[in-house]
Amino acid sequence: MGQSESRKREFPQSVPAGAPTLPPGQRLQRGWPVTHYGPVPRFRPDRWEFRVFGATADGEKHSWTHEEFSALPYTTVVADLHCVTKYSMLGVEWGGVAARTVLGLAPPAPDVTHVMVWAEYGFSSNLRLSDLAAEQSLFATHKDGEPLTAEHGFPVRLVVPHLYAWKGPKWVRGLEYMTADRRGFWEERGYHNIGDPWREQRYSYQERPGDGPEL
Ligand SMILES: Nc1nc2c(c(=O)[nH]1)N[C@H]1C(S)=C(S)[C@@H](COP(=O)(O)O)O[C@H]1N2
Ligand SMILES: [Mo]
Repeated sequence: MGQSESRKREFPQSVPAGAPTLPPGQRLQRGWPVTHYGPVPRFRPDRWEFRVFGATADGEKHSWTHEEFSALPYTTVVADLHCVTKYSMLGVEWGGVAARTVLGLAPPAPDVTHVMVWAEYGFSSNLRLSDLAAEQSLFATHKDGEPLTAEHGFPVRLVVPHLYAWKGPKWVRGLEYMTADRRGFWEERGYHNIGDPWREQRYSYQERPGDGPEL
């Protein structure tokens, strides 16, 4: 029996049939597919560091070794994952370090408006600072209480639940604070600069003036 059926029976009034839990154009995915461009990187703990650079408040670079990053305050977030290829997973429990924690430990300069999130092999994604600072944005190390597997982003992936999942790189290595917007990997290759699934912002041709830098 599906979860929605049992919920329906317990709360017949609160969950109407066909309640819109999915953003437009998305379908429910069972299981957990692996979706990314390129090979799965090998984790080398001795060489790994999480770096914050660019327009930091103190003008300095900040970095954490894997041991140091693992010791940062741990929190969990239950969130949905929406892939722009039209599948969604609902109610995933992520564990890790809140993006706000990292922003607090290595604050951006006052004129920072955007962030480039950098991952292994030069993969990147740009975000508005406000999207990264959202309460639910998390540098996830765990899913459903288990450490991430290599193909799902071990040791660290970014989760930004209110945007399409490509905005959350797997195998994150750092953050670059920016005082102007710049496109990341998929944003340069035809995907929307903002990527809000509720507005179905899938492709760059849908962008309105102000949504992103000129293409
Ligand atoms: N480094 C990296 N991270 C990435 C991607 C990628 O190509 N490279 N693809 C994104 C996309 S499109 C999706 S849907 C999710 C998929 O995460 P999963 O493979 O754990 O389901 O990872 C995102 N993170
Ligand atoms: Mo995706």
